[in-house]
Amino acid sequence: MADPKRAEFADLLREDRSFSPPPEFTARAVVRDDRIYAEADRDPEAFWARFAGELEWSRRWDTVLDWQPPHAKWFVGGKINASVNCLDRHVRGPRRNKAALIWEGEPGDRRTLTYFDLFRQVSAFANVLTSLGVRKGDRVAIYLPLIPELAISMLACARIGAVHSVVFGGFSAESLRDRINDSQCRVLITADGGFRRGQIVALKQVADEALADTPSIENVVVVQRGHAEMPVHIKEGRDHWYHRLMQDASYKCDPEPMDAEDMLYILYTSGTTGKPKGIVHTTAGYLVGTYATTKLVFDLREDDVYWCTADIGWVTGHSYVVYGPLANGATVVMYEGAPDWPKKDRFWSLIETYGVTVFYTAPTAIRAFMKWGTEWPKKRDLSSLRLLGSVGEPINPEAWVWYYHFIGGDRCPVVDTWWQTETGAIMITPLPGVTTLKPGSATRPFPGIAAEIRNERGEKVDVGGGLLALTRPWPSMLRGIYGDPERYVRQYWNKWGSGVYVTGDGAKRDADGCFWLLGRVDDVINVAGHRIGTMEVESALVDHPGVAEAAVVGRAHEIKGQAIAAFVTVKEGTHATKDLADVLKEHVVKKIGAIARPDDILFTADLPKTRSGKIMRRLLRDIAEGKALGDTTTLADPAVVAKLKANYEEEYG
Ligand code: 7RM
Repeated sequence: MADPKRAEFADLLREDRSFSPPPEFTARAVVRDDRIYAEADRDPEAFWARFAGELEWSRRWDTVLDWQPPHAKWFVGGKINASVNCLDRHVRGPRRNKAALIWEGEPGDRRTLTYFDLFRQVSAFANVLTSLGVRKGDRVAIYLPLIPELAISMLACARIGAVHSVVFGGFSAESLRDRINDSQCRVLITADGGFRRGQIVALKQVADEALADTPSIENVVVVQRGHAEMPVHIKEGRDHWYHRLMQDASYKCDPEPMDAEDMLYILYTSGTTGKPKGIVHTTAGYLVGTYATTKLVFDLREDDVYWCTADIGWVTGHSYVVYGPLANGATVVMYEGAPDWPKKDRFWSLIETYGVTVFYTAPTAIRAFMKWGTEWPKKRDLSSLRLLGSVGEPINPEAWVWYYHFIGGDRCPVVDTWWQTETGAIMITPLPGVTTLKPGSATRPFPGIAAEIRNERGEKVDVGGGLLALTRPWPSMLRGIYGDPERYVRQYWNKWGSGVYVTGDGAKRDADGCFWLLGRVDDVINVAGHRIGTMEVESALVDHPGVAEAAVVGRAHEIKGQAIAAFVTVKEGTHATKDLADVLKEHVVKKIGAIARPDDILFTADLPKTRSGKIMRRLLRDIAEGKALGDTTTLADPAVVAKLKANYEEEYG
């Protein structure tokens, strides 16, 4: 394993308390005993088919699974529409006037959409898309703030069989452009702007920059937040206001019966190369996976008020703000802005105001709350909460226990859920009514999921550390990388034979069969729960004319989990100044987006390389983390690294 992070794991083990489910929780839980694991293991296909049977199909499937490793087809022969399952199904019954979305904008504006409201808006916008020439299979890019129109746009695409590609609103014009071009989107849906920490994010302006170089885009739909400070240029013939198009759109729109394996969406995620991959998810399996996991992991009841704080621009928002909870007919809270705006109790105030019962957030947020102090949550009534969740990165036991005590009042189970963009749905997680919780461990694979620890040679490790692998197909698994079928095989399935999915994460399994996730073992880093490829940041840096070479690593960071450290050599004639470091940071922001801004930049005359010329990132990581240097014997010139370490300590130590 490239980076076993053993020291961190020793920390995890120091917290040895465990928490069994409160009997009163179990008594009312969706899953009350652990026979479900054995049942799912005996016949995984029957297990998933049980959940598929709870959804609405326009044609039932013939075969649950067709598995030609590494290519899976689920619910073969079935016809189904995701928007029907998120909307029509509920509108026909007692959920018709139930709140589907309770949305709050950062400035404090509010909107509540019932299932019937959402159904009408989605259908109307689906008709709008059709009127703009969008047809089944066409790709539609969505670049919006966290507003209801984001969910409406996704479901409208799903209704007519268009493939959505949501691009997080924090990405730069270039990132947006590359994603649009990679999948040849015909339409872009954006907004005049959004709000973040009181600032206006002028999305349409950024989009305009991208649109200068996106020949496949024929039409742009612009949602109006209607703020005077959001300047909008409307290009006649290409750009249309959302509200104008919606004015006379009919809300009767027959849903497209989609083949189970028709594409539902593409979502770009960072990998080990400089270019993000378009992860492809298909309709039926994804819906079954998100539906089943939302129901069981979040233990949904009819009267829950469910809030997942993720932006919909990430997979967590796709699966656990939109598809999973809406397929379950839940009431979903959406909040546009930052947790510390206008004050550091915004999240707790939202929980109090809307009576949130199930709350799902990320460790990086929890660690920030810890730093801000307990007076903020203590000022608010959090007694409505009954279940807490965590996702995005390993949660350290201290943060887990803080969350459990100060937010959950020692009453709410904490589900630490491990999964990826590629897995589509939660893979390793407690079931809150049955699993004994261990702070820092995501505990066990979800029923029907087969996870193993393997060593480099591919041998199963029962107790101990290694690489996390998934050894059986699952309905919401990715079906490919858009436009690159070969990379799909090579990236995920080629390490030990084609039936085993390689996650890219290191993990340990303890004697009770619990999994402890340790972080990525490849060139992907996790900054505040966001996946960033070190190669992406390196390409952005060397794109600057003054940079000769760059090496980027993640270093441990108290709040963000990891921070970005860049080692840069400049070209002859360029001066390695503090100003240049600032310029380079801005350059990365411009190329990728603010989430990729390097925290440290260290200029150096040389980078440590092996004799074959490979940059030794392991050593750079040790330097950035202030650790003693490991083995340097394979280096071409060991003096380089000693000097670098001294310089780094002088600058950032
Ligand atoms: C859902 C999501 C995936 C990567 C994954 C891990 C890390 C996510 C956990 C976690 C430890 C967790 N999708 N990760 N959840 N690590 N415990 N509960 O985050 O595609 O953006 O990132 O995130 O390294 O491989 S993602």
